[in-house]
This record gives sequence, C-alpha cells and structure tokens, in this order.
Amino acid sequence: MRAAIKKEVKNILGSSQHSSKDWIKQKWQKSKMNDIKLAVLGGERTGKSALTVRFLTKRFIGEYASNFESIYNKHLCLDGKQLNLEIYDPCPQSQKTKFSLTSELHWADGFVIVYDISDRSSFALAKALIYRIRKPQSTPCKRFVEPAVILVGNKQDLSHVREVGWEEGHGLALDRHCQFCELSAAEQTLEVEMMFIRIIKDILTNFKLKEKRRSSGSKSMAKLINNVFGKRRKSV
Ligand SMILES: Nc1nc2c(ncn2[C@@H]2O[C@H](COP(=O)(O)OP(=O)(O)OP(=O)(O)O)[C@@H](O)[C@H]2O)c(=O)[nH]1
Ligand SMILES: [Mg+2]
Repeated sequence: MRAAIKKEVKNILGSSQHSSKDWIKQKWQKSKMNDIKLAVLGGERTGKSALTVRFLTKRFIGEYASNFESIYNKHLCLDGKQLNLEIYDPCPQSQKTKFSLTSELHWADGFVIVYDISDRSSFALAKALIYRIRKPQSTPCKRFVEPAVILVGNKQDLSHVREVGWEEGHGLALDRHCQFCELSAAEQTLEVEMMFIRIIKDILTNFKLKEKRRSSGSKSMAKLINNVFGKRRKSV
C-alpha cells in the first residue's frame, strides 16, 4: 500500500509542481470528501432494513434478518462525483445496548431516522433519537457542523391504520432542523431512492461547509501569527 502511494507520489512529482506532502494531503481530503457514512436508526420493525435493501437492490422481500447488524457498501455517481457510501443497518440488540449513540455520532456523517406511521411508540423513539443527535454540544465550537438528518415516516401504505399524522412528523423535523418525508418501502422504489439522495446531498453540503470553515480558520491563524511576529520584527 505504502509502496503504491510512494510510486504515485513519484509519478505526480515528475509531472507537476506539487510537493509530495501537498499531494498526499489533497488525496486524503479528496477521499474523505467522497466517503459517506450513513446510519439508519429507529424503533424495532419500523422498516430500517426494508428501506436500506430497497435502496440497494430496488427490491422489497418482506422479511429481513434482524439478528445481526450490517454495514453495506455502495458506489454511486452523484452530480458527476464518484462516492463511496457506507450504510449502517443495526439490529434490535445493538440498538438496545448502544442507545447513547456515542459511536454512531462519531462514525456517521448523516442519519436516516425511521418510524412507522401506524405505530405511535416508534414515533416517540424517533423523537428521542433526534433530540439525542441534535443535543447542543457541551463545548461549543465554531467549526462544528450539525450532522445531516432525515426523519422518515415509513409504511405509508398503512395510512388506514395511521397513528401518527403527517403534520406531526413534519413539525418535529422543522423544529429539529431535519428533512422529512413519508413513504412506503413496500410499495415505492423511486421515493426511497430520492430520500437517500436528499440526505447524501445534505452530507456533501456539510462537507463543503466544514472544509470552508477549516480553511478560513487556518487563514485567520496564519494572519494572527503574521501580525504578532511581523509587529515584533518591526519593533526590533
Ligand atoms: N406494510 C408495510 N410493511 C413494511 C414496510 N416496510 C417494512 N415493512 C414490514 O415491516 C416488518 C419489519 O421490517 P424490517 O425492515 O425488518 O424492519 P427493521 O426496522 O429493520 O426491523 P429490526 O431490524 O428487527 O428492528 C417486515 O415484516 C416488513 O415486511 C412498508 O413500507 N409497509
Ligand atoms: Mg433490520
């Protein structure tokens, strides 16, 4: 691996003016910007796996294994950009033991929070999860960007036994700065795909914002150092 990178650095140095350090930094930033990590969370049997599988395969198979957690990989091209997507689909056991979400918050760039419109208790859980994700930081940091979140009311095909109104879901999403949609993993393919695309686009916007803040942060630090040392030099 290292040898391959070294070889590539050599090739680049031969044909451009970048230093190897710059190039490696650029390559690292580029790969970071193209890697997207998404966690699909929510109550038990809300359709997390059905949504994930629908997005990955365009199929609905009815029953999904729920005794192990999975991370799926998908390569996709969005607006001419190649992306490596990882989707985390937990199992009920892993959600119970890790409700603190600490590792998910560190790992994921964005969250799909799922509830079942025919099950009020699943909406309460979705609300708790969103409050946890949107919890204000204990040490506020200017460069902090809130993770992207979409709240999804699944099983729209069961609206005849609906327990959660569209307005309730929409209101919660508005209140917590999330995207929102209602859909049916069982009956819709395009809507599920659009939902994933919406959250991925939000994540990409966040990446750009972070990058902008990082570079403006280092510019102002350079300015500060320049001011301090520049002034000192003048006074000598
Ligand atoms: N009617 C209807 N049923 C659905 C829909 N999506 C999922 N289901 C059903 O709901 C049940 C649970 O779906 P899963 O995808 O396994 O839900 P999950 O959230 O991954 O479940 P756990 O991993 O066990 O927590 C299954 O019987 C699915 O067939 C939907 O849009 N409409
Ligand atoms: Mg599942």
